[in-house]
Amino acid sequence: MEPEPGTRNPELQALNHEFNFDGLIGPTHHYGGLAEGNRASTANRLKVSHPRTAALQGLEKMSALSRMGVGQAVIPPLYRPYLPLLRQTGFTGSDGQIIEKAFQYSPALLSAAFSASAMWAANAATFAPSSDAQDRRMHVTPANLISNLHRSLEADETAALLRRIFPDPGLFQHHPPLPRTLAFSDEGAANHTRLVGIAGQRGIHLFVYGREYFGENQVTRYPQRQTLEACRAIARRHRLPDESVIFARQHPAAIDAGVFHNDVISTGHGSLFLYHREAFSDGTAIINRLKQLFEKTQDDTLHAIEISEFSLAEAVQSYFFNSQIVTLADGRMMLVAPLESRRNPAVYSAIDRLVSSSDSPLADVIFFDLRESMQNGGGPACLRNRVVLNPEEQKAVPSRLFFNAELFETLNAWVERHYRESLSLSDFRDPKLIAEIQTALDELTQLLRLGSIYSFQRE
Ligand code: SUG
Repeated sequence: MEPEPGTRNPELQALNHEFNFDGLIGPTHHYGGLAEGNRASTANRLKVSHPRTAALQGLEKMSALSRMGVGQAVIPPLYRPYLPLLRQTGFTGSDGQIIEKAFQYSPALLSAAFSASAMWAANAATFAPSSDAQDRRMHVTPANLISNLHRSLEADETAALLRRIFPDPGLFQHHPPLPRTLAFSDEGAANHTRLVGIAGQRGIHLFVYGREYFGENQVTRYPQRQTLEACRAIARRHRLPDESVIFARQHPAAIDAGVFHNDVISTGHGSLFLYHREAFSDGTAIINRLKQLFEKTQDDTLHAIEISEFSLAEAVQSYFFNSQIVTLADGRMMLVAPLESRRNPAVYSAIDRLVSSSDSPLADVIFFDLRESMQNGGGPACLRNRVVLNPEEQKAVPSRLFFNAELFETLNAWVERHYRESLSLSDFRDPKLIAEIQTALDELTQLLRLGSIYSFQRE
């Protein structure tokens, strides 16, 4: 018999554990310059990329976190190229012919079809842990990502993949992506932060949006990707009680400085929330409300720390706020930061203050070289989505996806065997490339024991 939602053992909630599910960087990683308002993406347009280095950099982060005792799992890449995009938009002929024609007439469209953008798992979906939902089930909404063509292609395949990773319908409630229209433009967990006290009960959910579809908006130069309507719809679907939800608007100045997702300007975990002075419109009210709500519901104090030592431009250039905050096995908190943050003196001194001050629970910092992903605007936090699981839910996830030293070795060797050292747009015309990718991904599904998850495996 299927368990009735809401009747499962409440003691399990106390054993909640946060896992970082990182996107494994796919073999077509390249720089298409596809994301307007994302400074790194447009600045590096058509630069030569290094897929092998990119994937190894991502694996190194996963391995280091797992060695530190942080819950870590891996999400396989989506299969690219997505050739239906080229066929749907009028290119005809064999696969090789449509790729060649797209290269001649619409290189950006070809780049979109080959984009490895699913690597940024923070945008894959928004999750609510079962401890927080009124029906005591975990909820997940895959992001529709309609703000960018190449990213909108991810939603359906991501939804199917998430069903494969979280398969038990008694435990996991999968919602379809929100309606694919401007009103419900959704970019996933990059605009969502869960804060929770030491007792680890029902968390507080901060949803951040750039635009109100049914409301007034200030004009910005760059796109406002997330709507308030999308945030509200997710909170409703995920059965989050009103008293544990806050909606905050991104500061328009932040969007125009290149803050295309909120995880580029604030970050939180547990009882720690770090935010830039100009992260939110009406920031003081938001922070006060967050503190009040936290104190009321968590039996704990929120450490909400404003960062004002450096400008919005430096926040975007250093990607400091795209650091992950993790709790180590011994209970200390650690900042997992991009190398770019160490190189900026003002940012580095802010980090130094955070790890040495008694006001901040951060005990240490570790820097990672994620340059290949960073050049597309994807730092440490972009590459992962956090999923809070109790032991019963954990058991329902295919065990092979959880990281350990052996899996690290296996995936490293797999990347070394199959990935190209470098790629530029004209390499997509190479007829050998698609076969190479299919061989690699077919082998990956065997290594991860996932069965046939890719369209080419079912043809
Ligand atoms: O959506 N870049 C991604 C980066 C996503 C970062 N994620 C978070 N902040 N959580 C984006 O802008 C660039 C692809 C290209 O230009 O080839 C891109 O899609």
